[in-house]
Amino acid sequence: MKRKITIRILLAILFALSSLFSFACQKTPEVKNFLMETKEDRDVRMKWWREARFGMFIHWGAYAVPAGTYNGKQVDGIGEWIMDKAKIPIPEYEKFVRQFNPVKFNADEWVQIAADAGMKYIVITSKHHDGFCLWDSKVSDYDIMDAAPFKRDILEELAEACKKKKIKLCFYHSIMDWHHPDAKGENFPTYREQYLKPQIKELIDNYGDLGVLWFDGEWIKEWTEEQGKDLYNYVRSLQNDIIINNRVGKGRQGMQGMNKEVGHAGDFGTPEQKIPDTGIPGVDWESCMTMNDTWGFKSFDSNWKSKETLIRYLIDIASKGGNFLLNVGPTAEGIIPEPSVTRLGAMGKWLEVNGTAIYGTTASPYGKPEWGRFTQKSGNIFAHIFEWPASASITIPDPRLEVTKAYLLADKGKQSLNTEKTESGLRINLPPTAPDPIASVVVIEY
Ligand code: FHN
Repeated sequence: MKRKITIRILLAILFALSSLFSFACQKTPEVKNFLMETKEDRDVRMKWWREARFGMFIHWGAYAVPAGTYNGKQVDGIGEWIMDKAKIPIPEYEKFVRQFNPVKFNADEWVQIAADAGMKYIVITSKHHDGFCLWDSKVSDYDIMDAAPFKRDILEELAEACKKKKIKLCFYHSIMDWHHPDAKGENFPTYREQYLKPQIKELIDNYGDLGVLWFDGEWIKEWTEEQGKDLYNYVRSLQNDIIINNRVGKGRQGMQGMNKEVGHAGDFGTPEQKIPDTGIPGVDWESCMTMNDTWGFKSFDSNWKSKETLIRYLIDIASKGGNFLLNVGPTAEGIIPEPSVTRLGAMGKWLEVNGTAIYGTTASPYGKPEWGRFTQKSGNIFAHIFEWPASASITIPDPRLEVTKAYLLADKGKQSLNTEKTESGLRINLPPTAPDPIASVVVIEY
């Protein structure tokens, strides 16, 4: 009898344990290694991004308040680094947060500026290195709701506006944090597990479907490739089809931005203020760049690149199979500076006519001709002519190319241009003057 009771008790314990185990299994999300993806799955995931080619970077935060000036002195360097460059103590910097009240911020207007420029996605700093958060974070008081007078969730308003315009919303998020007390040294794991990761979860849960998570600040000694891989897997477990830049891990080689070798975490390389000399077949990349010399707003930086330079950069990047992420640094009031808006408008006008030679294209099949660049897409080669040749002709260096028609993209009537086969390739005869002095596109159908 005693033995029977013992067996019953043992069985009951076993049952309880097994139910507990199966409950625990249900609660634990599947741990999957998303780095082991097939090429086909990856191509599906990367499709919209590869087609988009042009996005808006927005660096915005409390650094827009000093706008480059501290204690009456203009500080050297990029605006969003003012805390570090001017060695501003945390309590002093927090005063800028308390003044950050961008009453002129209008998410619809910003998204419209991006859409008018022909941009297909927006990457905004949810948190830059200074640690200040642009959304209502439940794990932080250092955010737009709790620390600043503005009391509007900037990311929520942008998410709404992006949805209306079908622009993909993406977040830049700094791994490095100059404000959080645990973000350096031996407490770093606490910061990572109880702050960084919960914040990423908030961003994905509350503002998704996100296009990209764009990490930065990965160079700190506390961060390792292993942690990068873990974060990559974590982010993808929250949103399977999200795209993540290579700064999630330790792969990138400085500002050149591409990875040292294969096997690092991240989906695309991130050249900064640079365009690679050539594309790299099978490697995705995106050049990010400022229009003047700062990412975050500086009141006295007026070293603007011309619209001609920016349009040609976009073409150059597309001709090498990359994306162009072009930055704006709004003011503390919430205004995108007028010189940026003008330049973006000019890019949008050019893309209205010539967008088909940029969006969804792949790298040049013939390298770089001396008069401009090539892009290509399904049975079409696009010749982007920067310098209109004195001979009023260009040669496509492919003697075997069977061309059905060549015409100027700016010509709505698609009037055929004369072509002739030569030993060095196909010569296309052009009108004597360029339809667009910045870049005229000839479509070559084959
Ligand atoms: O330190 C940042 C910098 O402030 C800016 O955000 C750029 C954008 O790519 N990235 C970092 C430097 O690599």
